[in-house]
Amino acid sequence: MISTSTRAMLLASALSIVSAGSYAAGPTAAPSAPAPVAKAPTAATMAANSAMSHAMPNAMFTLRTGIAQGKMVYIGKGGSIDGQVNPTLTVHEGDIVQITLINGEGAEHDIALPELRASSQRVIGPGASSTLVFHANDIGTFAYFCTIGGHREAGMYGTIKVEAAVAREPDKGVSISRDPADLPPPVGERGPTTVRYALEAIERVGRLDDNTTYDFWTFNGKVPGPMMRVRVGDTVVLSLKNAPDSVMLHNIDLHAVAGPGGGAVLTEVGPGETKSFTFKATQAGLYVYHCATPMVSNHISNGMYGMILVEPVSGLPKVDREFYVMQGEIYTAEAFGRTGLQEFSVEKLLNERPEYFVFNGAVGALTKEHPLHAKTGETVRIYFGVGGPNFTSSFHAIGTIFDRVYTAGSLTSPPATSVQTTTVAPGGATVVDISLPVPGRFVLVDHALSRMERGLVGALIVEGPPNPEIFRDGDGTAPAAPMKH
Ligand SMILES: [Cu+2]
Repeated sequence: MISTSTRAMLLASALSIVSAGSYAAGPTAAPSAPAPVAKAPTAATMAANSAMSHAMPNAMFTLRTGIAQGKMVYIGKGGSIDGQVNPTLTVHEGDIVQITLINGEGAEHDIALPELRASSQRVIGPGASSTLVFHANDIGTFAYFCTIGGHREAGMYGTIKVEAAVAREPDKGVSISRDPADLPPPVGERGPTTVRYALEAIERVGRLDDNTTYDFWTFNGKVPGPMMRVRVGDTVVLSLKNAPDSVMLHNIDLHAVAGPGGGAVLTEVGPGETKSFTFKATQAGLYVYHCATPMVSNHISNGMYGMILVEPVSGLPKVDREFYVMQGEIYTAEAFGRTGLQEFSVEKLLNERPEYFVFNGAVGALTKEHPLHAKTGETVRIYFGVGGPNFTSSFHAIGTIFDRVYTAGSLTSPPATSVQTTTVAPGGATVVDISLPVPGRFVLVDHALSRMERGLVGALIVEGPPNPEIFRDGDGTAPAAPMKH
């Protein structure tokens, strides 16, 4: 099932492309790029993997090789073992256990659990990874260690505890969904100035759906990344840090930038690195930003996108509430709706066959977690963008009419008025203003409505008194009398 890690393949192809040239120069990652670290799987792991090819692991761990206190060790990555040296892995009888080993420092390693009849392939070179899967059939405490000569003695060992089976809640994962009300206020009246933003690329397992998690790559831990807001003529100093526990390289390309790669080349950062660049916001508009490290579509689909609003000199017409919503696609190996940690599928990405479509990163982000709230009589504005990477949105709010649409995110053209649905390209944006004369639940969709069944739905909940002049039940021949029982 997972004899060769997709992630190692992507990392290997990303590294080779980065060293060969910049994103702006245009090479794309070959889908069939071989994983230089892969060795032939052993008969034992192949048999185990094929036997379990239709079962999902329910206990998953990632270990990174490294050095701690002068010793070679395994370091836990993510979950309850995050940062622990040679962590004790606790699982339950009958669990399907998956251990992903990532080469953190470049020496050759593996991981073996001979008492449980499981071992990984060797990982050779920094960033290479291998995954092993086995059934925990026996209760007890067992050893794991590196079989390379001398490495166990040098510190690369730990234990796995298989405890009696208990009924457990599945891991729901941390929320990666940005609250659509989380955006900066209008810039207001002021002259041009220098504005500083600090972004951080963070890779984290987060909630994709109820009982479903995914290894998201984010700006600042949420999807979309933070909305930035400046005025035309401002100078923006942007720094991008890559979290020390990241596995991938990351960068940022802002569509508001007039300069090569939109800043991507100047901000390519490895784990633990920080880089900055400076640009002038020369043109007003609502612009998408995204990570542009190869494979770019992979970094975007995993969550690395956001928007920057460059306000015109006089700002935008005042509204009562503003919201920040972005649409994206997620390409998982398993079908939509499966529970547990979902693995990324490069094949589905290249074939443009997403399993999930999401607003603000996750299924339910704008319905259960952070629905939009407003009151009758108010005017709301939605800054809406498509991270994608591939699908155009036909953005629509069921039961409303957009009063104004700043088509294509252009703030220097007059807005269209009285619009039902607006097309938003991948890497594009729009601003819509909606007045709300009537209370109720208004549903945000992409009017390519099959995508609702794959997670793409939001809710705008409007509270206030009814407005029968605009909207009421009945044929209008008699006033509605209160029902008496
Ligand atoms: Cu990235």
